Amino acid sequence: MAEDQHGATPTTNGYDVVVVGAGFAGMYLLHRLRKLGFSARVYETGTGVGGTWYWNRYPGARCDVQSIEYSCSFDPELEQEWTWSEKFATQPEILRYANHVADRFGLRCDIQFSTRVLSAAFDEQRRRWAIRTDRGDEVSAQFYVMASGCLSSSKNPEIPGIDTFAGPTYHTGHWPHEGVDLTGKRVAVIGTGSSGIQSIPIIADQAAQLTVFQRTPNFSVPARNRPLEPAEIADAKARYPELRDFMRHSRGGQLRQMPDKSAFEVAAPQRNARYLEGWEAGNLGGLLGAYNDLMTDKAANDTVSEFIRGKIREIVHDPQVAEALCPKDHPFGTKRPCLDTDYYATFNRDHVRLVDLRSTPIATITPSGIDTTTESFAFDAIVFATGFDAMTGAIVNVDIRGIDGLGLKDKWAEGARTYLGLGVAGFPNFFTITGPGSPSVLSNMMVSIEQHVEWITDCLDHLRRHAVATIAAEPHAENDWVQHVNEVGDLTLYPTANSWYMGANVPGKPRVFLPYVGGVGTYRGICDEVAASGYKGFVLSS
Ligand code: FAD
Ligand code: N01
Repeated sequence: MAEDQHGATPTTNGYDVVVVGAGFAGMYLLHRLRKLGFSARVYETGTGVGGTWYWNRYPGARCDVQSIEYSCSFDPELEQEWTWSEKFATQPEILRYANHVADRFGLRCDIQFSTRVLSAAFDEQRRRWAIRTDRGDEVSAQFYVMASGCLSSSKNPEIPGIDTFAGPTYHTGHWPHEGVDLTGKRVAVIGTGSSGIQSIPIIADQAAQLTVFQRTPNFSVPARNRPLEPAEIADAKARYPELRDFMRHSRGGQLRQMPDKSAFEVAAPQRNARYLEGWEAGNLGGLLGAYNDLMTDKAANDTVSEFIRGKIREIVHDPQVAEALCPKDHPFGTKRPCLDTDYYATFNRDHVRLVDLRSTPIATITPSGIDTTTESFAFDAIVFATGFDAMTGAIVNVDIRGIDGLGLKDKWAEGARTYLGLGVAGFPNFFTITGPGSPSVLSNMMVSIEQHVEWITDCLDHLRRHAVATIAAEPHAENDWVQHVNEVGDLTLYPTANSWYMGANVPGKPRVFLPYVGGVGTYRGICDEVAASGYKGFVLSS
């Protein structure tokens, strides 16, 4: 696999656009910008493209939106020439795909790898951004775009003694490229979100002893992954335009019909039969999309949550372990649910143990292992599956300064504020891709990335054609949008959970519901209307 080592020679040039990040968002943005004749430079910390799929190489990493849906739609030839092998592609396959996209469109020459952007400041006199990197680059650009990822700023747990452990520690979001052999080892995994739930069954296959430290049990549904049949690949390839069109105007950016019934419109036996179908379906939509009030009515949600708890109790032999694995502190779906292969059954294996941190919290990490309030454990390796500073982390890690030197981090001290998740008042010619206030992580991200890239590049083209030098979100438009995002969020059960959607996993992060829950189709309509009206809510200055 191609890995690039650009970045040795610092650049001092000016560009039309500087982009941070070479995941799928940064790559597609670069492709569109070049097609429109803009000069662009992408900076990427990693040594290769792929973003999420470059960093998250832990055992079992794969997508949980079906591969055929979780792929680029912008080029019909790319769609036809790439063939996915499994219903849910593995991380190595998705990374190969990302590299194929980079090669096919000749993107690498405009991406500077091994380079972290440190700061970006808007120069009001010149009406340009001044960008600095950790390799000594000092470049200027008319436009500055953060395509830096919603789940790219990984987070170690705040546990005393974390640096004292004598053996190796690994974070799922920064997994070593050469792989890790845990064969015969005593391994601890801390965290039971999607990364933990995907990796735990595979680590259990290797380890001599596996101890899983769980703070909050999560809902998980069997993935029922399998190779794709030639006939279904042929069908998708024949119908891609129609399928993509459906996804773009859907709620979650996937090939999922929206339910038209409430959970209480049917009797309990019929409802449970529907949930069983959803459980068997091998996707999250089967249960999340069973009834139209599961995410808005706690009583309705209780019916599906209890169905899943029943399944956990059926699978896990030890009733005490089963009970500890049953999520009871949040409604199904309000923390990102997981798709797994044999996750719950892994706890039936003799060498796998669950430690419930709600009853015996971790006191400290020690040189030899982990001490809880009641027991000392010895380990050869510790895996942190402890997640990310989601949606805002990678953005505020860069010192971004707008009008009057205002820092974005300071502006967002009480919670992220954007207009449409695309622009920020006080920060002219600055855009975020899948930023807070957009459907983003609540959707098939490929669909949301493409929508943002196309909206931003159409906007830049419009500005150029009308000789506009700056575009800036208006404070009142930003206020109205933030209010709308909160109002729509408050109609749902999402704010009731301590999730990363709410910033709750990062101590001190303001508790704000970050994504827009209105749905990708509705949101696309709003963004299109804003563009058609001559960018209502933005000030355009020549
Ligand atoms: P990323 O892929 O995160 O790329 C951002 C890049 O920016 C990174 O490479 C990072 O190194 C770089 N960067 C950040 N800051 C800087 C800086 N200051 N300087 C230079 N470079 C910087 N979504 C789905 O829709 N379906 C799925 O099935 C799915 N599965 C996932 C599985 C995992 C394990 C994870 C972690 C996420 C998953 N996601 C999924 C979400 C996933 O993040 C998106 O689908 C998508 O890959 C994001 O692409 P991106 O280009 O926006 O960001
Ligand atoms: O991270 P998470 P993730 N002590 O934040 C626990 C996407 N993704 O990397 O819930 C003990 O979900 C924490 O506990 P709690 C997907 O969008 C997709 O797993 O905070 N435990 C939690 O259990 C996903 O949602 C796939 O109480 C601590 C876990 O660590 C997102 O990325 C695969 C702790 C973190 O879970 C993030 O997933 C992987 C502490 N101090 C990721 N701190 C697919 O399948 C944290 N935890 C597509």
